[in-house]
Amino acid sequence: MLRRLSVAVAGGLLLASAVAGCGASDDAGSGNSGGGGDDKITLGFSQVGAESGWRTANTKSVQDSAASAGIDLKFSDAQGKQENQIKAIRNFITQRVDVIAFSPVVESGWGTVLKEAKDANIPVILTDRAIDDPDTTLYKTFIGSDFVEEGKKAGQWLVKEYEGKTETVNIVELQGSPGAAPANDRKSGFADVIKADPKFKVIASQTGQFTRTDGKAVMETFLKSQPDIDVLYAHNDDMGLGAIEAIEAAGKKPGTDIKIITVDAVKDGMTALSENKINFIVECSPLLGPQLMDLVKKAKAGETIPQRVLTEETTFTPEQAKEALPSRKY
Ligand code: GYE
Repeated sequence: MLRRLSVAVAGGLLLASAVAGCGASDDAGSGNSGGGGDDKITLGFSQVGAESGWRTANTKSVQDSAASAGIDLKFSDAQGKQENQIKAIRNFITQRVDVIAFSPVVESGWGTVLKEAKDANIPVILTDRAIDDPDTTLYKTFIGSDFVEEGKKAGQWLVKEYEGKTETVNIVELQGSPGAAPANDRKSGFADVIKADPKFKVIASQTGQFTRTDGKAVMETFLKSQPDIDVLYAHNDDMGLGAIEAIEAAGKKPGTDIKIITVDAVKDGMTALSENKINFIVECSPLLGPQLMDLVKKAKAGETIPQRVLTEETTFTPEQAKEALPSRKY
């Protein structure tokens, strides 16, 4: 997996990933003192939840990598709620963990709690999603994808697909969870690209919460209210997969009657792509664990680390999905 992830920094540095040792616990814990005594690094990690295949793969990557790096992981699941993440971060501060990492449920509202971590001298690493606070001293680094770029890639595929055609293209959009960086950015990147041609019209756009259940339910309402849908753009595979069920139930053929673009490229998404039920997937890698552990070690050692660590990603057509599927790790 490391092969697939390169590290880009403002200045173009490359970070080598080092993993060593073994053994880690994975409870949120309480009352265990974190940083003291032995050499073992304690990492408090607050995860968004378990909303999607991407998230499950990301959690596994973090847990497995902590174990092989010999890092004591205190894992906390926020169940999609910012208030739970703030509580977890405060717990980590009280426990005096060595490093805090978290994947922010939403972009805004982190100033106060991150200031508390800073005052307690605990380095913070943002993983997967960014925050919109202009004070970049509140965290050491942000490791994750460029979601605007992902949205643009989705838009570029569409532009190419309808090249030379003049008829209106009616698009419905399933957005990720409200306020989350990947929902905001995938929407704006896509909109930026398609606005160049007025034939592209987003006729309905609503959140499907990044889940299959909501993706299906919202697609059902789209199908009822919009008789003429050409394209579905879903901000992740899971919502696209839910929507496929709704489209089939409405007697239409996903991928043919309605073209579908999604983001993530998890196994189930790639399978649907290989069956031509999805037409194009923009990859977003959840395998952030090894690089995260490397950054945790560096942060604990007080080493300078790049402010931005970017994951490298590709895109998939049905043919490419067929080729990639047998060796797909998530
Ligand atoms: O695309 C989606 C998940 O933050 C990149 O969150 C992540 C997104 C991912 O629920 O499936």
